[in-house]
Amino acid sequence: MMSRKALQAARDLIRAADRILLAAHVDPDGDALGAMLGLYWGLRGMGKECLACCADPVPQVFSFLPGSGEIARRGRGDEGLIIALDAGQLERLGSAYDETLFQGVPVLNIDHHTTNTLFGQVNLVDASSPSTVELVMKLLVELDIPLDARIATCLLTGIVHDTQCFRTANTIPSTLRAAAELMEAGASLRKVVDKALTTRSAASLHLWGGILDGLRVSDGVVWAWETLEMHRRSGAAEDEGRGLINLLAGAQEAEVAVLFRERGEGIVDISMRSQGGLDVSQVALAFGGGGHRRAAGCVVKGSPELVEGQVLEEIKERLRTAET
Ligand SMILES: [Mn+2]
Repeated sequence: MMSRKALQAARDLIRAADRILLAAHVDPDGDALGAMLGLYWGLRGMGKECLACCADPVPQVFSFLPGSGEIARRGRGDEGLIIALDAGQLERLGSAYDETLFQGVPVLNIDHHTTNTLFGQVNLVDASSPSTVELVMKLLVELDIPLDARIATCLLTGIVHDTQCFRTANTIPSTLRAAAELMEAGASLRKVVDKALTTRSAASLHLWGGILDGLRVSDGVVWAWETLEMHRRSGAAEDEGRGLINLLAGAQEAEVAVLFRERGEGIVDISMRSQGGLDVSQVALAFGGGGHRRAAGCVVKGSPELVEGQVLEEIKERLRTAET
């Protein structure tokens, strides 16, 4: 749980700063972008000078978010406060955060990953929260910032994305209440679900077909590969495999689902989902990544065969140990 004291400390940090840098994690998702932009509009309404930034470009599906066209790649260096959003470690901000440039500048850490390292001067971290935007909503209340349609659209996108539209196991009654409040403030649930979850290009459906065609199952693990060759053949953009891991997780045979994404130069991006009792954030942690109990990820360098073998062995070993 997030303490009242942490909320007040966050409020004081924000009140004291004139220029604020908001930063979302690399390879941003709907929660990171929604939390960052929702807070961005809120703080701007308060009269703060804000810069929103992310080391990676905004995926096309999130370009409907108000402010998505104003996101810089890194901070300027003259900001008096940095707010990290949805990032379990400071390193997750990538090149958006330059350690030398921001030496001595306080960091406010707003996040909900179980593996969060509490790297901020103030940490608004609550692993029981289904999304980071729900923590941002509490902060907005603390700051007396009223919701408007723009803020609400950003925040609702975070909830819809991280709960897969209220379907994940960590969805709680207060999530639905928060969503209702955001709809009352002018956000369209239908539009957000359409844009952030449902709509895809034909090329992306081709890509998904290719990935699903290679699906493998063994010992409670369902896994598949998203290769550079599949992207070339389908014409799908780099981020259009997004969301497919949730489909894999729905396989009846899957206690754990894994999607291996080939990123070039021997780098493999791994997403995991757990449908049973296994805490995949611990598997991710073993490979230098992090996440939540039921959804986690890591980036591993090595040949596809080697990486696949190591990750599957780690998962199967943990599944075996959990059984005995
Ligand atoms: Mn999140």
